[in-house]
Amino acid sequence: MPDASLDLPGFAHVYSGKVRDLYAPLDAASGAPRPDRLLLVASDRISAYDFVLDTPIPDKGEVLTRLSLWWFAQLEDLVPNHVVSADVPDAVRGRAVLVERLEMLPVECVARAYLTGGGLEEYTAKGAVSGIPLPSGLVDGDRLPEPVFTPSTKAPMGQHDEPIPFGAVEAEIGSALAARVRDLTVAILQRGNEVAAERGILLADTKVEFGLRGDEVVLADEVLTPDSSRFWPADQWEPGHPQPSFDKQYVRDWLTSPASGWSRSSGEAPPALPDDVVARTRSKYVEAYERLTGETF
Ligand code: Q0Z
Repeated sequence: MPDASLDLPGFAHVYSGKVRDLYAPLDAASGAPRPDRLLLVASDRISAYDFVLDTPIPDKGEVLTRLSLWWFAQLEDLVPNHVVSADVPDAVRGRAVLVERLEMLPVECVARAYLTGGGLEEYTAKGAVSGIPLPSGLVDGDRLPEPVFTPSTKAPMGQHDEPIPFGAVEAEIGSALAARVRDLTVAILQRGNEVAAERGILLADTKVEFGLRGDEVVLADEVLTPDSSRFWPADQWEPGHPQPSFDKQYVRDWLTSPASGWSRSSGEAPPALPDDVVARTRSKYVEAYERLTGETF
């Protein structure tokens, strides 16, 4: 659901994801949507256990937008990006970015530095992830010998992305482009972890999206945010079980506690979050931003 309350004169709503909304700026003269720009708006909505919760986390959209902009700048020597301007309407100031509209590549580019989630499932079934054989005996949360590229399909909203072998990416976009996005995705995660490790955060994995500007590959969407990557507190890293999430752990712990009265297996929507869970979760997003960037939110 988009921000139904959001009135953005000069913009037309294009699409809404679970927690973000996409608008097209309208051409001042013709009133038509501009074909060359998009406005990416990050809401304060939060998802957990595949539900978008009824309770927003204040400032989450701004924290993630500012973090993504900071990372784009950190990564500029590796890859160009789609950012045009953070000068956006007051109604979304701080949590929206005007970007260049690109020809998006039809692949979710995922890299993993640690084994968990879907990568762990694939490893347990096959001893390999995305066709890359891994040492035996790895457990949930283990660091991989080297980061691996594990692409997936872009599933329609509400459905889960399916892992695909590298060969399927090559078939879809060509071998040269496939190798380029593989190498970039891994380099982005590596660079991210070099920075984050100094600040007590591990980046287990990340999902990035690329588009084309002519024949140049451009980093699009958001990058190295807690919504696109798994952030783990380094001081609590202990392979052998699921790791606590840097940002969402208070939400998950409360939802699965008796206090919430909610059961994950019920299929029911989760209840509203208590104020203290909201406040502590907001603090974790701000803490991640401040630790990574060294700047005050
Ligand atoms: C990103 C998304 C949503 C935010 C399309 N530079 C670009 N050019 C063309 N398309 C996109 C981008 Cl970033 C694009 N998405 C994902 C959905 C809010 C981002 F609702 N979809």
